[in-house]
Amino acid sequence: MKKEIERYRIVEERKNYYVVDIPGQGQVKAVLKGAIRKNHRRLAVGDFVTIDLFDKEKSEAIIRSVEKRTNELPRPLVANIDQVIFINCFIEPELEFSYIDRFLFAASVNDITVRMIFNKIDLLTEEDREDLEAIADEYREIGYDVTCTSMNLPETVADIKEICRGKLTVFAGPSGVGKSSLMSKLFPNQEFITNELSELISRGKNTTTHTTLLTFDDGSGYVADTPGFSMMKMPKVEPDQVLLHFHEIAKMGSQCRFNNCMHEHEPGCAVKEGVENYEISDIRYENYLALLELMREGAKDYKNKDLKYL
Ligand SMILES: Nc1nc2c(ncn2[C@@H]2O[C@H](COP(=O)(O)OP(=O)(O)OP(=O)(O)O)[C@@H](O)[C@H]2O)c(=O)[nH]1
Ligand SMILES: [Mg+2]
Ligand SMILES: [Zn+2]
Repeated sequence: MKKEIERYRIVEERKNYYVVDIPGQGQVKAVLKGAIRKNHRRLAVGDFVTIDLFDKEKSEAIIRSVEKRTNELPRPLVANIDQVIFINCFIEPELEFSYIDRFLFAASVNDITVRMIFNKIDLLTEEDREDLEAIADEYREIGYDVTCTSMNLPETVADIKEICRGKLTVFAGPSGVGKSSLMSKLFPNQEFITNELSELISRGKNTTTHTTLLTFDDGSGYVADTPGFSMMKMPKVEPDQVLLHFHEIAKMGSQCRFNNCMHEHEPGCAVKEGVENYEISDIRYENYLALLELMREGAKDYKNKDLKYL
């Protein structure tokens, strides 16, 4: 007996079929057939589909329709993302502000919500902790939610579970910050490959190109791990639009003398004044200027391999 059912998420791509999650009931193998197969390019984890369950016993289904994506990240391909948890460390690996601000910029351009995590706080001295808190507060003031975590703290697991509830979340960030380690705490029954930092460096860039969505036992959300330095493609943006993606600069910029102020050398610039008064972080401002320059230089720099994917 055929039974039409609601929209569900694809959680895994296999060679000949997709795995579709039916919350509370388990997972089914689903295939694309006929016209719909011709009309659709590769589906991705995160895609919403409707299915016909044609063999309930064997958990097999045919995909009837695919919903238009609200967004996607290219590498590994994940669709309909609710949020990215962007993970960094104060040390091991060392914080890199230019990377952080480029990532936040790219996410903003792609209209993807980012929450930040600073992991490995167990490695920090009291002084380091204070420095990190000050940095966390700066990003909070800009409007980002920031949590400081350690895989060794029980409250970290509870905090991240709460953040992930009911959403499709992607873990992203540099290699070695502990993405897979945190995943293994969230999903203790799954296996994850984690690596010592020295191995990561000697091994070079991780080349994994696909990912699986993991589900919590109570069906309250999906999480994808990704390999370091891979998620966000550097977008092309008109130079005069760059400031829109540095939210605190855009906000303060409304008080500049000229309403088309780019906050470089213009007189009466409220942003430059803000930097001098420590109301705007000088590091963020420098990173804004660097991105502005990059967008001006345009296509030439997209050939730069390091910048292609963050
Ligand atoms: N002290 C400490 N070490 C951690 C923590 N989280 C992860 N690590 C260690 O950091 C190393 C790298 O962790 P991974 O989980 O492999 O890092 P990753 O972000 O998944 O790295 P890629 O997969 O290469 O992108 C491992 O040796 C972990 O044991 C933490 O909170 N504290
Ligand atoms: Mg990993
Ligand atoms: Zn200005």
